[in-house]
Order: sequence, then structure tokens, then C-alpha cells
Amino acid sequence: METEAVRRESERAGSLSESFVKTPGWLDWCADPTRPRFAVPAGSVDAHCHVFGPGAVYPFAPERRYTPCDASREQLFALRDHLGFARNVIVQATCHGTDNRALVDACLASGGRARGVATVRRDIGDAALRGLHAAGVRGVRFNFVRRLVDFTPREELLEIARRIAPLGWHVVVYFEAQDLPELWDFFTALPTVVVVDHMGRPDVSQPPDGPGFGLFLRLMAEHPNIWSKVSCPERLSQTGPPALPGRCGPGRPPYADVIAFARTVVQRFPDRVLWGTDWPHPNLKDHMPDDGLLVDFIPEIAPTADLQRRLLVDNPMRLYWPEEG
Ligand code: 0GY
Repeated sequence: METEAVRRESERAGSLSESFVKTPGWLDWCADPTRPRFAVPAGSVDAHCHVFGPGAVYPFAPERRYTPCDASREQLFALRDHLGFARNVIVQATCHGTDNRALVDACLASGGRARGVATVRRDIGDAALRGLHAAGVRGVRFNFVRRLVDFTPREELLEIARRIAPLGWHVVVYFEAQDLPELWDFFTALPTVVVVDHMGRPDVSQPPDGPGFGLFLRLMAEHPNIWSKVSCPERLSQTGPPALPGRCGPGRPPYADVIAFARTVVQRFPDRVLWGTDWPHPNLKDHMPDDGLLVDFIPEIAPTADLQRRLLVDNPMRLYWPEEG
């Protein structure tokens, strides 16, 4: 997958001064992913992925909770092409804090094939917001996962949501299932579309029709402005098998314990679901998935061509490229 552009980017990064030491035990992204067996529909969008630096060009934020390996825009675009996707939605990763430069530059370098979800502070000016919009940003991310970020007061987040609503942007929220009861009132008060990362991180050792996931399904059923990414089985699975060569394949899907959860959401809310690779997969501890085998997970959770087209093309296009609709 190595391209001339990737090599040039590495050399550029290497020639600059700042260097970072990865968090001990960090797992690097898979450099030689399989080509997926599942052919994604034409025009598919990878609607959750990140860029990391390169740290020498776009330094990681002082307040970060982890230091990743580099994962440049050229490397992301090479993966996009390898997997058969047409576009990316790049989500600001917490290792860059509220410095959106790597994200913005990736969007600008994409030739219109990437849009972004930024992280901003309440004191961001109108001109800066307009600049983000011009670059392709269409949402802000609020993160409630305690191991990743410090607490931000709810009124500050609400103020940001009110500022971005007139731009037609939405809010992406990342939280863990046990925190949903406490966050419910805040989420349901937001004045925009709200996109939940990774189905609100359910405990997949519990039944998909049990009370825990039932609360999340109720959130979506009662609030038509709430969407979900049915992504990250590799983070949620407790039993595997992992998306690694020789460990999964035809008749033996990866992350079998996540399938019922994601399929339920896709089938009940087919017009409000998104899918993304989550490349370069920050903070995985157990294994680093092969992104090609991860794409082969999609037909397990979206079993018909119609569901696949909505999940991968229609929904992300409506949210991120509405002007093309
Ligand atoms: C994800 C998940 C994680 C990290 C981040 O921004 C981030 O640092 O999103 C995680 O560690 O669970 O969605 O990529």
C-alpha cells in the first residue's frame, strides 16, 4: 500500500524537529491489509476515521492522554482506495485536542473527498468556525470517555452546539453505555442531529434485547434526530474471533458477539446509521485488525444490498455532502 506520496510525507516529517515517543504498548495500524471480499457499493463513505499527525508536522496536543504512531492523510487516502471507499469523514482524535490543523489539512488535500468533525472550545470565533466550514468540517465532537478527556461543563458544550447549529452542523458524541442514563437529558436537549459513536459502547456480554442496550434503542426510537455509528466491533467484542488472517473468513465472521447489536440498529433505524473503519484504531490493547477483514464484517450487520447502500452511501452523503443530494 506504500505509495510515493506516503514516502514523501515520511521524509517531510523526518526532516522536522519535534518527535514523539509512542505510548508504551501502542499497537500500530495494519500496513498490509487484505483486499476485502465484500465489494462496498460505489460511492461508499468511511464515516469514522482519524489522522494522527504526523507528529513532526502537526504536533500532538500537550493535554493528550496517549501518544499514537503517525497516521498521515496520504496513508488514510491510500487505505480508502485499497478498501474501495470513495470518501472519508475524518473525526478529530483526542490526541490532537482542539488543534484541528491535521484534520483541516487532510480535508483540504482530499479534493473534496473528505469532510471533518472537529473539536472546538466555546471561545472559538465566528471567523474560525467559518474557516472550518470552508475546509469541509460539518460537525463537532463531544467526548465523555473519562480515560480520553477532562470533563467539560455541559453548559459550555450546549453553547457550542447552539453556535454550530446555524451552520447546519451536527454533534458527534462518544460515551460509554453505563453513562447514558446520566447523559440522557443533555443529549436529548441538543438542537442538532446527534451522532453516537460506536452504538454508545454496549456491553456485548449482555443480551442485545436486555435493559442496557434497550435504553440505547429507546434513545434512538424516541429521538429521530439521533443517529448511530455501527462501528468498532473490534473495541466492543469480548469473544472475537479477531479480524486477522486465518482467524476469520467465510462462515466464520469476526467479532461474532457484536453482530446482533449492530444488525438490530441497522434494521430498526436504516436511515440513521453510519459505518467507519476507525482507522488508525487508537488505543487498542489486544490486537490490531486487518482493515480488509473488518470491511467483510459489514454484510453481517447490513445483510441486504438496500441496507448496505443506505449505511454506506445514502446516509453519510445526506449528512456530510447534502449539496450533492
Ligand atoms: C475512537 C475511539 C477511541 C479514541 C478516540 O479521539 C480519540 O482519541 O476516538 C478510543 O480510545 O476508544 O473512536 O477512535
